Amino acid sequence: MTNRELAALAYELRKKTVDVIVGAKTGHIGGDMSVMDTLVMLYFKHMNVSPENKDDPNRDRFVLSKGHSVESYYTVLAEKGFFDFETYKNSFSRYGSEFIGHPHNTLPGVEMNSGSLGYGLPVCVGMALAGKMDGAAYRVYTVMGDGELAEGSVWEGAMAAGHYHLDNLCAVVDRNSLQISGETEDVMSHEPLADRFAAFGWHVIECDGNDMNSLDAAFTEAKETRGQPSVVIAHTIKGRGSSVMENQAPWHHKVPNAEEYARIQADLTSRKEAIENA
Ligand SMILES: Cc1ncc(C[n+]2csc(CCOP(=O)(O)OP(=O)(O)O)c2C)c(N)n1
Ligand SMILES: [Mg+2]
Repeated sequence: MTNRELAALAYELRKKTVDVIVGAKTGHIGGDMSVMDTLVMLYFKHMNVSPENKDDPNRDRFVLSKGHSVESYYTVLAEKGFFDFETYKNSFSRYGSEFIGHPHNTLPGVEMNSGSLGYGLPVCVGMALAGKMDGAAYRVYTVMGDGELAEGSVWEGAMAAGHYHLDNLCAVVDRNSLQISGETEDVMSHEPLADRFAAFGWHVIECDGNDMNSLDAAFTEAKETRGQPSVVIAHTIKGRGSSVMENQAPWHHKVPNAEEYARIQADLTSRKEAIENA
């Protein structure tokens, strides 16, 4: 698929994700929308993982450390063929469902339970170190939120990854500048974020996380980097795709009402069509 086709796919999958959230009457919609392009670029272009090789020791590993964005993650896994989208949509977050409200590793394609922030990177450091010790060729990817970076365990993981020169590890920060209660820089400041990762021995790549060409170049650069782990600081817009939600903290966890739903779906459709007709 071309990057333009991937960009259009990301809008289609945003629309499906909104349907999941409205059906379940719950979901972290803002972070779902900001991270969708990253997930599509990784699953459909950069990572060597699929339903066919999901148990192969050489598959690439992915952990959604910001596990609250499970709705977009599961929509992407369904599109990739790991499970049926309708089954997921109709049972997500319902009592007794396997599709509980955060990533659950009994489902095909899910490497790690997540949702308690701050644990994806440390676990991925272990996976990457194991890969080095085994001489395996797989790569390890994790996506964190920027609010998540307030967790101390993130920086213990960052320290170890630098120490062990884990160039098979790529961490993404979904840098939407908002967390649950407002601006990250007000709640717990991260800047100068690039310098902080660099000081821990990381190769730092900044990109436009809502632009497929920019993401593609960033993940290519990470793959080519030797001797250091890479972090992709993906600058994104929380709620990306509709003016109803964009850059508004209350849309961290909110279910659109009927009127908002109609406007959001119309906005997402027109963004998708603009990409297809460009
Ligand atoms: C350890 C822990 N503390 C608190 C929470 C509650 N929580 C869920 S989402 C969230 C904000 C996360 O913000 P960010 O990482 O920026 O995510 P995004 O903006 O991408 O949605 C918080 C505090 C949690 N899931 N885990
Ligand atoms: Mg955030």
